[in-house]
Amino acid sequence: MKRLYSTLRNILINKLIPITIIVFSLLYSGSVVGQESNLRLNEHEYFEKPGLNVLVFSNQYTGYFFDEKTAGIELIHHGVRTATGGAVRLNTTPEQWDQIPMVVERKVNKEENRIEVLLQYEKFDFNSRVTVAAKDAEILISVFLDDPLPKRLEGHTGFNLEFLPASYFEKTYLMDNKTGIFPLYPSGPMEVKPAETKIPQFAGHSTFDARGRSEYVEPKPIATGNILVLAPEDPERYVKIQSMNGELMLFDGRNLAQNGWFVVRSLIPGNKTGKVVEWYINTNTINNWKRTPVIAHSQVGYHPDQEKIAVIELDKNDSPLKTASIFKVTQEGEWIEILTADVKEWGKFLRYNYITFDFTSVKDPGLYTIQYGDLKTKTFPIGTDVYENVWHQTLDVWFPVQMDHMFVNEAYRVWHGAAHLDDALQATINHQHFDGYDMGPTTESPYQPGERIPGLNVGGWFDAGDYDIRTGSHCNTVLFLIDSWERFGLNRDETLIDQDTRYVDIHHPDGKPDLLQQIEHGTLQLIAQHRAFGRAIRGIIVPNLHQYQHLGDGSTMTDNLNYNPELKEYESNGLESGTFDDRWAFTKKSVWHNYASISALAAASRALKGYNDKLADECLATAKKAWIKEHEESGWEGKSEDRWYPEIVESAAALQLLISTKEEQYAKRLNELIWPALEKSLIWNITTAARAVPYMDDTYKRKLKTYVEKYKKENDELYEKNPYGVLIGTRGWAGNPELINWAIANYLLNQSFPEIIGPEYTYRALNYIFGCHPTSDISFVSGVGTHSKKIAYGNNRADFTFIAGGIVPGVLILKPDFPENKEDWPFLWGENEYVIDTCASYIFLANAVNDLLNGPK
Ligand SMILES: [Ca+2]
Ligand SMILES: [Ca+2]
Ligand SMILES: [Ca+2]
Repeated sequence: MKRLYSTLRNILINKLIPITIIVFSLLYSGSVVGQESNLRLNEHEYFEKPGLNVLVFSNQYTGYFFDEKTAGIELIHHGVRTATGGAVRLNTTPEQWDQIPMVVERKVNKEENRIEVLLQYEKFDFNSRVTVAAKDAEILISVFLDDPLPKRLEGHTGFNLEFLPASYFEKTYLMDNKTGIFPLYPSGPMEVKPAETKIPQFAGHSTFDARGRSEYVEPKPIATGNILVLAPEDPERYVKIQSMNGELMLFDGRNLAQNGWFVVRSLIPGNKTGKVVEWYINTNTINNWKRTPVIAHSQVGYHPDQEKIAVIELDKNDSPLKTASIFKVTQEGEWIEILTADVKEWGKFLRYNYITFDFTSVKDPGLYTIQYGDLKTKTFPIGTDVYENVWHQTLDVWFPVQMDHMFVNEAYRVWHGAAHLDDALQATINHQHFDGYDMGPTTESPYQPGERIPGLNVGGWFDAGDYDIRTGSHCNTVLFLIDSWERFGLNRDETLIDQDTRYVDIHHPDGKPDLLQQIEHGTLQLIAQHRAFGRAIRGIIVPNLHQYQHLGDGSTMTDNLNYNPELKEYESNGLESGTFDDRWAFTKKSVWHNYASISALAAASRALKGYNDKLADECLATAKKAWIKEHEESGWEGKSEDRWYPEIVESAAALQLLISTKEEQYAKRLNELIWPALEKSLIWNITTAARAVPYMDDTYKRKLKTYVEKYKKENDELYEKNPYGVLIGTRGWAGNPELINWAIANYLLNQSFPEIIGPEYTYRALNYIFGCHPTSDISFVSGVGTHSKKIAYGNNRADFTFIAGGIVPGVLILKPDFPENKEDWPFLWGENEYVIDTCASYIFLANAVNDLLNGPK
């Protein structure tokens, strides 16, 4: 049998198809399949040839956010990561919380051009081996079982490879020569199955809303056969997959979850050992393909007085040109060459080579483009006012849209109704929640599990692309907004915010500064927590995963009716309902959250003075009381188990209380905390240390100088690490949040130590956000700059759109060397999710740069 297959395969692959292609090429000279060089395993342990990389578990499932669509066997095809999730999977189209395999062993065999991984599903005591071998230009994937499939997994288990829908939109496929067009929008077919047959999801999670129906749905294949060709018409996307034993099925995962991919799958038969799946994959590559260079620059433009350096990213097989040029466009629409200058070689960073082009000397206000070879950037301005408006959309649109417990209108459009009016119930005990919250053996609060907590349905923002109130990021947000208010006096008023009627109207001034109104909105939630618990809690979030995955109007996430267990599920008496959908307050004690909240409340007491005096007074009294109580309970030396870097938050709280009260006790405590903290981590504590300078004595400033000098040295070393000369994070969440914090620290240090820390670090960071970064030259702030993020992970991501003023995490560095920020696919949260504290910190940074370049307003 095996021999027959392999003979058949030889005929198909080596004979018939090339002949067909040659004949076709001679007749029409139009075949997309080019001459192919060989795939080789490189020193980074992935298969490589120009136009194609095959990664085999270079990235693994982390288990924290489960399936992030960044693990398994993956294809980087002509520079785009088009396929992921190649592995033995237990679902036709795996969702985020479905079971993921762990890599127990990964063997890389360079001589044989082969990688083998041993995959394990511990819960089912099920192991499989997957080998990926490159032979000439083909990839051979084989799956082996030493023991037959566990009975429970029969009919559920297969080898999957997932293709990015956005890469195949408006393209076609052939399954055994039968034609198909990749669906732009999912439309079935689906199958209903009894709930008890579903493979349990990770850690007991459940994404399917039973709605009392005890069933779940599963996509059925949109095509089946033995040979699947994806995009036969497109030389950049052509992939042919041939299964040697068992059918190929093509699924549309978006039927189940909007972030699903197109899944190619072969079922693994029951009762079988040895080789159970064998696929040959032919992936077309264009002869001598080289990635188009990227001219990374600021989409917002430049201030005349600032350093202006474009960073040009080149394929490693590309040879750099000698020069680049600047053109200016006139009122008549003519382009005039202003400058041509030599480019400078920087070297290699990750997988690309870099050159830089310095056009600092161009200072005349106007509209410009950079040209490198045939490539031209979008038009951008040079002028003293380029940064003046860049934060407006974040305050005018993004923050209003994130406001919880409010109805948010914009002209003819309603963004969402007043959400979560049924907040909140005391969370249950001994519970690990899917968004990282947890509860221990007691509630640690005056409330019983499930008891209604009064007064929590007020204020606050949807944390990110999801809708929870996360106290930690909340406090940071309030603090950044207050810092912007106090330093830059931003009186902008373009929004109507009425707390009494829970009504927000965007583009409708109401005589009150929007920034203050946002500070008040955040503070109302923080103070509500203290009123109910005498301290901060960790957050408020829906109990059910089938609610959590909600996309759309936040006011439909719960029914806004208080839960009454006396009523039947999905029944209501008009005031209450029997549907258990009210959010839970997570109340496990946290010194960290409590100090963060003390900081925010102490700061808010200043900002709200004269605007909402009653609230301002309550904030300060509450912060002082909570400070005393926290020290009584945790002790001044700190005994709580969650005191991860406690100095960061306690010193920040001491500083805010010091600024608000001028009391010596807080200065003393800050002095005790800050120096050991700076020794432990300069980067985490330098911001608080810098903020404190104006409120501490000269000894403090002299002592801090040593750390500032050390910090400056670390800053300057960044130019050796990457061509952008900024801090680039390498975590599973891309680095814009850290970058902005780094830039703000540099701004604050520049204010007190201008002779050590110049303004250039802060400028560079903002330019990075605006487009001077790896992979593309897009601005990471939606709606800001000529070309910016139009598809992002906001809560409207199902519509492939954006929320103006949101800042995305940015460039994710996938192991070992692939920087990525998808511009056509919103669903990778690590690259594209807006988060409240990052957006608040961006408002500060934009104004800091304005302040450095133009002075105080
Ligand atoms: Ca969240
Ligand atoms: Ca206003
Ligand atoms: Ca409810």
